[in-house]
Amino acid sequence: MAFQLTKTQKMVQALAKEFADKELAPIAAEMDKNERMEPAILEKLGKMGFMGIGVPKEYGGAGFGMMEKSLMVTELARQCASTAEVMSVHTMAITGIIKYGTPEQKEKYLTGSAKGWIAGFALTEPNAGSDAANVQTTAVLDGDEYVINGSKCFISNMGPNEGDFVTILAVTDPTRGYHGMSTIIVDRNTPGFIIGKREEKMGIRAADVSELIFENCRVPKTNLLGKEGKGFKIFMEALDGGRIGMASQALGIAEEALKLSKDYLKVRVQFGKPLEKQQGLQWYIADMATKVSAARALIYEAAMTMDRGENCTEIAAIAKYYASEMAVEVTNKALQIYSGYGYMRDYPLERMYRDARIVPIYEGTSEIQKNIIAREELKK
Ligand code: COS
Repeated sequence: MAFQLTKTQKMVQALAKEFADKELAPIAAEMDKNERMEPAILEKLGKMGFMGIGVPKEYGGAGFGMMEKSLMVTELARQCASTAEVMSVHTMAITGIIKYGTPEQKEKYLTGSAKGWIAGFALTEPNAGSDAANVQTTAVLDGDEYVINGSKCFISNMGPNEGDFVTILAVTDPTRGYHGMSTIIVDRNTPGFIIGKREEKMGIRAADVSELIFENCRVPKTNLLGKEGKGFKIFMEALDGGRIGMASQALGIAEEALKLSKDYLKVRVQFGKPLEKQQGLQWYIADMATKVSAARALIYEAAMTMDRGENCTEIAAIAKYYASEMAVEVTNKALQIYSGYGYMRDYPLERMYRDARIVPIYEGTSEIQKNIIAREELKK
């Protein structure tokens, strides 16, 4: 299938590329080392409307679909995976608000997003990782408020340095399994909502990933997103798009690793000739290019399927599974091409390899993606 980007999509892609080259490339290594996003970057992302890309125009956003989001995440990831992750997780977290939010919720959280607010997506708990339906955080209705108790772990976009609000999955009726779970929006400064340990990670170090604790945290009943008992479905639907976003992040990292590898092979001379003349290394490039192209095609197919309003669960899982494994392989090969230099922090490859390594893990491991793909295939 031939994919032809529209004029607008090419423009969006160019805008993100320009931002990534000018603003992210010079400081990505430093942000990684400091384990902190530059506040100015978060501000600029907001001002340029990156956080409102999927927000409908009536709430001040760009009203774009998954394809445009994917293109932007890919371009950001080429220079800084942490920044791409912030944007991708945010757009996933507000999916439910766009689809199920009340007019008041949309006015507050979507308009806020269009102005640069950052949202987290809190599903994972110590005993609910791959087994998402084992969430134990509770939200008990008390008059006009939900009282939330429990904890979440490994939550992106809600930590000491980032995050304005978070959508959480909590049990509202413990007798009904996942049909008794609901999605609730929690503002950052709500009493009883505590941001716990900020994780020290192997990769995507600049982005906050933290533990969240809820101790008799009271939020207005009006913060319920959609209907009670529909929270699991809202989260699963959001993850379909999130997985396309993560696949796009993997693609961006891999595209850049391929480019850097080609540049290096042209200038590095060993045994009296540039490395690009070695057939073994040419084959590395051929393998890398083939896999990057295949991942791109899967991602475009997934994004376009979603934008047509069709069920994209399987193709999103396929794209995420393939692209994330591909990015680990491609960055590993690129590191091998750079060899000793690649292992050193003076070059970006070791960071890119570390950044790629998370993608087959979060937003559903590769093993979970395979379960989903098989489940969908066997329905046919
Ligand atoms: N879109 C809409 N609804 C979905 C869905 C999707 N993509 N996937 C599942 N559902 C619905 C099902 O239709 C079912 O609802 P009904 O009973 O009303 O039909 C319900 O959700 C449960 O589905 P299923 O039986 O498949 O659930 P399981 O408990 O077996 O778990 C997986 C399904 C493994 C897919 C889920 O637990 C999962 O995605 N785990 C990984 C979680 C993850 O990505 N964690 C990372 C968090 S973000 S870093």
